[in-house]
Amino acid sequence: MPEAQADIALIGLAVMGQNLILNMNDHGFTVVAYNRTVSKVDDFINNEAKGTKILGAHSLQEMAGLLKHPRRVMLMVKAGKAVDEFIESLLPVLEPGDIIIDGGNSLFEDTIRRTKYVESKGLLYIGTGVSGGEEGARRGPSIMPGGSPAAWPHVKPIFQAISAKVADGSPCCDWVGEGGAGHYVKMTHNGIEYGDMQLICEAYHLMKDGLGMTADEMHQVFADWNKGELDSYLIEITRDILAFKDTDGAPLVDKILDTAGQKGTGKWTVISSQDMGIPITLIAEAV
Ligand code: NBP
Repeated sequence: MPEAQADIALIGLAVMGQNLILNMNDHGFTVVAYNRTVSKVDDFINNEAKGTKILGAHSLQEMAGLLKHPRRVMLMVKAGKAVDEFIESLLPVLEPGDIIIDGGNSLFEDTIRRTKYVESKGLLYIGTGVSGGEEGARRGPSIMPGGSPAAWPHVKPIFQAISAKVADGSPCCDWVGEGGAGHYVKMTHNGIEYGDMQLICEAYHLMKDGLGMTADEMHQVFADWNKGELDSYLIEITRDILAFKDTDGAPLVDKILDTAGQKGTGKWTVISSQDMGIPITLIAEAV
């Protein structure tokens, strides 16, 4: 059996998981990578993770054996059934005091239930929002952890090291609260983005269909807005999208189907607001 040497394990080698592992490695942590489809472990180790300290595990037992105690195991898998299934498979290979972390976009009520369940087995649980998409995961996400308070001191050094930093250098990551608090904040943050996107869509609609403006003219308006108090990621990417040309030189945006889907966090925000009797009409319109 190799010596327990790794700081944390990360399960789920899709884009978010891979980038978080590489980010942790850059900050000096030794990470064990594992994935349900085990062939993806070797693909990752032989390609993106080549030349790093990242270790690959081919079973959960092997993964557990490589971890320092208390073990820290982070899931970056599809929200829902996959998280419950992994918790069940992890419990037999972990010990009391070990920590399971769910970094996916789980419903906060699921996180409340899972925290109680994992604590009832003597282990600790964290449900955390991770924001910033692929690029954020690689270079510095905002991280919103909640769950078992006793787990936080063990996870804090890793999460605060890999997170984005504000201008004064403080990390975009701190303890949010017990139970599902971390995932609740992440859900609300996503809900606010739904509202933000609705505003951008309505502004676009007024400029395009009401004022008859071209994509280049709208690009200029968004470029100006992004220099003032509206300066933000969503205004910035809208500015860039409006300027993007297809190979024939025409604005690509005019050729893209005017339709969008949703993965649930906006809907959950609206349901929670209704449960509390607080209207959030903009987010409801966006959903
Ligand atoms: P996905 O949400 O596409 O999940 C892919 C991972 O889930 C793979 O490792 C896959 O394993 C595993 N998985 C699936 Br799918 N079904 C499973 C099951 N039944 N049992 C076990 N494993 C299963 O990846 P992602 O886009 O990297 O996102 C990961 C999490 O992070 C999600 O919860 C997502 O909502 C959240 N998130 C994503 C972003 C983003 O920008 N993409 C941002 C913030 C948060 P396999 O390889 O064996 O199929």
